[in-house]
Amino acid sequence: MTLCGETHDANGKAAHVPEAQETWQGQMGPGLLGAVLGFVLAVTLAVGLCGPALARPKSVELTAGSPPTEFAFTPHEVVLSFQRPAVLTLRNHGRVVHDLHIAALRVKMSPVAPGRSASVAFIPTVRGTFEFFCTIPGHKEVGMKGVLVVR
Ligand SMILES: [Cu+2]
Repeated sequence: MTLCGETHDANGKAAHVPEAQETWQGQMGPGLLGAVLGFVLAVTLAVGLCGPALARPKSVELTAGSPPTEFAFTPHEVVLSFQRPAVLTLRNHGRVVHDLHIAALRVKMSPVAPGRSASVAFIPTVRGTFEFFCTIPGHKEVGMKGVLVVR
């Protein structure tokens, strides 16, 4: 085993460790120490028992139709983490309807009217680089597309 205590013993510095701990507890006080221990326990439970599904969602906001180009997404590259819940929000700043489709991940947003926004939540379960685009006829062809990276 390679626990810290054994390492200290081997170096002959074990006597310093209890002193440091007592000082630390005295400064913290029992209330704060309890809070810290509770936090550590909660994190341990969340990570150990529930896994990545409990991770805080990553929110990404994209705009469509922002001047000077009606037919583009900003940003045109989005990076998400594998298995971490994601929320994509599309704000339509343009003059016509737009949407957003990630075909490879089967994520499709409803059409968004000018001046409106919509969101879609999903969990990226595949790593890789995927195309997203607007499915309104003609929009993708003139550049309304982007790249989603899941890593
Ligand atoms: Cu469009």
